[in-house]
Amino acid sequence: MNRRLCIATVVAAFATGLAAPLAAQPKPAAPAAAARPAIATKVEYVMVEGADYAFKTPPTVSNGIVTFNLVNVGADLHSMTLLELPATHTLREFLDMYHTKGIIPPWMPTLGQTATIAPKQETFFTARLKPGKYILACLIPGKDGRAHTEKGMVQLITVK
Ligand SMILES: [Cu+2]
Repeated sequence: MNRRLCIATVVAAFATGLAAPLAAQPKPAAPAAAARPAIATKVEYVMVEGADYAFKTPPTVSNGIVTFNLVNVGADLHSMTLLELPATHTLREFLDMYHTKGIIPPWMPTLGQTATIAPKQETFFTARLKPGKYILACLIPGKDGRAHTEKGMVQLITVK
């Protein structure tokens, strides 16, 4: 009886001894995974209606990967350019420079733009957005020489 108990104890000690070095060994993928930044896998869907001449979209969007779905509900051609508005600048400053000089201000990063789409068409644009202010703008020049932004096709959004 006593001897049996003793054998069981030895077996348990041996198993524990074996398990400990295995558990202590680093997993090959662990160091690389720990060095990478956290990756968001959730994608926020944002519907953007492009009318003649305004964007209709939620004013606030969550930070991370965002897919904008531009749907042309107007009768003219439209597109959507996504611009970052630095905290030190305003929408008015962007519009003034774009309408007087025809350029996007150098202090304003452009994140990209959709294709130009005809009425009843849709297009998509995806970007990873950090919290801040952004501007959606249709940079298409109108047939009458006035930019679509001059007619009101510009929208400020907040990414939280
Ligand atoms: Cu437009």
